Amino acid sequence: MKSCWMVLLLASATFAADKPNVVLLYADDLGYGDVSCYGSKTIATPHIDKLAAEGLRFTDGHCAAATCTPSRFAMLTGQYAFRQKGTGVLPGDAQLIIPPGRATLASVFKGAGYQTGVVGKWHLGLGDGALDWNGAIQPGPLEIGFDHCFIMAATGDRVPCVFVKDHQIVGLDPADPIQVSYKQPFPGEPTGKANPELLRMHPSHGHDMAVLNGISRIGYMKGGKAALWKDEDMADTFTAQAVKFIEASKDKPFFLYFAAHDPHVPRVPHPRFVGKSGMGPRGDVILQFDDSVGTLLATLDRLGLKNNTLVLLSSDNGPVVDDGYQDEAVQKLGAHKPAGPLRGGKYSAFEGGTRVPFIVRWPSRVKPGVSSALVCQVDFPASFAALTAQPAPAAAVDSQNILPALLGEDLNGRTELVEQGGPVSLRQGNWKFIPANAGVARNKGTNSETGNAAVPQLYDLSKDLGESQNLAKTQPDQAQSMAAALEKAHLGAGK
Ligand code: NG6
Ligand code: CA
Repeated sequence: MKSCWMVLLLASATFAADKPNVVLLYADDLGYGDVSCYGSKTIATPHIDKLAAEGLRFTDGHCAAATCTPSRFAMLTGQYAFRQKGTGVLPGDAQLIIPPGRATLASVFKGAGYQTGVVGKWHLGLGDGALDWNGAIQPGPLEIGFDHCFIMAATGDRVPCVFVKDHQIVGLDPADPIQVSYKQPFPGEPTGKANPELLRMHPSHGHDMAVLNGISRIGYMKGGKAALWKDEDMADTFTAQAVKFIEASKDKPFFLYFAAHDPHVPRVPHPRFVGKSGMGPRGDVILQFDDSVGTLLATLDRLGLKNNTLVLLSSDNGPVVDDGYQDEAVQKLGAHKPAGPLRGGKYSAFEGGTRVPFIVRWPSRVKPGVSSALVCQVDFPASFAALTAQPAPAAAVDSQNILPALLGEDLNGRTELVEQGGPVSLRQGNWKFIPANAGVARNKGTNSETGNAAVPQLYDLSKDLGESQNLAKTQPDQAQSMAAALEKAHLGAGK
């Protein structure tokens, strides 16, 4: 009898170890140099640093694109976004761009019996084109593999400024229905352009439409007053929802996609972080993200889940300083380098566009350390399918099983990676190639480098991480062979 119990106990222990919980802590616009464990001396992120010290810190980890929507599309579907039309940065009233029934990172976990949840920024569209925000908001996350969702539709700077839980707006008063438009203002409703006196944070470019909570946004909305979010409480709200999800799921394996809003614009820290970074709101909301990470890690500790939970921390694209609001980010930056040693940032084909903080912690399986393997978020569907002993989804055509690299057992990772900045570029080992193109070298509003140039660019990142010496002329064979490889990898790009 006793041995029978032993067998059962052993079997369930093996089962648990085979199926770790997976928590994806995902920041929005957090750069390679924005966390102290990546070398920054100008900001302190103790919780993220602790995670890195207990886990594996990747120095060449990438998101799949240098802006949010294509990056998240690729991470969830396992397909580069440039292969599908309509995957650029979406307005807040866009329809869902991942069709129901298509395999996603979430459905992979669901297929393995996990409880799956997403909390935070969505930005992949909702509905099928004729959405009534006052009715059932679907299809959305629940139709593509998540059991639970608590999200904002798009971004903090885009209407509607409300949260959606499962299929409903949270706290909506039916007597005050909500209307959303990206075409024209609603008569009688203030806008940032017409009513700057109502603003506590002014735009620097764009962002001059609906005014909510003293901040003008992109797009127009009306009504839904009781449901409007308060920007300063958003991080705490998301964190509390994530804690709730973990608590409710603790007895099953679970997958949590915690999609924080920080440090995206508008940067409105909770009062307890105001002034704490010395860098103005951008620095303060990085501290706020670190605090959310701390709370979620403490929750895993408290529930005894630490050892068998794989925590993955990363960001959806590189950093940007002025992203459309006069929030002192430029003036108070000082010596801080949001992209660290990398060139470029959000919107850029340089490494700063897609090379982001990327940390894996799984105490019972992954040895702490540092890995220089080339890894990308587009690989999550295939890699987590492998982790849960399932085949990779057929439509995840760009997703490679890099699980051994994520676990620190393979120190190389990918041999090749397409980076979707403005122009697409190619990595092969430490070589980086950006094809010639006609785009502007600097974005007008953000004043950031795009990586565009009229001539092809070739960099040897092993000697020149900051992409300052273009070798395309002195190494024409390398440039040409990478141009051909990129052309091949880029086949099937959506127009
Ligand atoms: C840009 C916005 C920027 C930000 C970005 C999306 C303007 C002038 N700029 O169009 O503020 O919202 O879109 O960021 O509107 S992302 O991280 O979601 O991709
Ligand atoms: Ca982003």
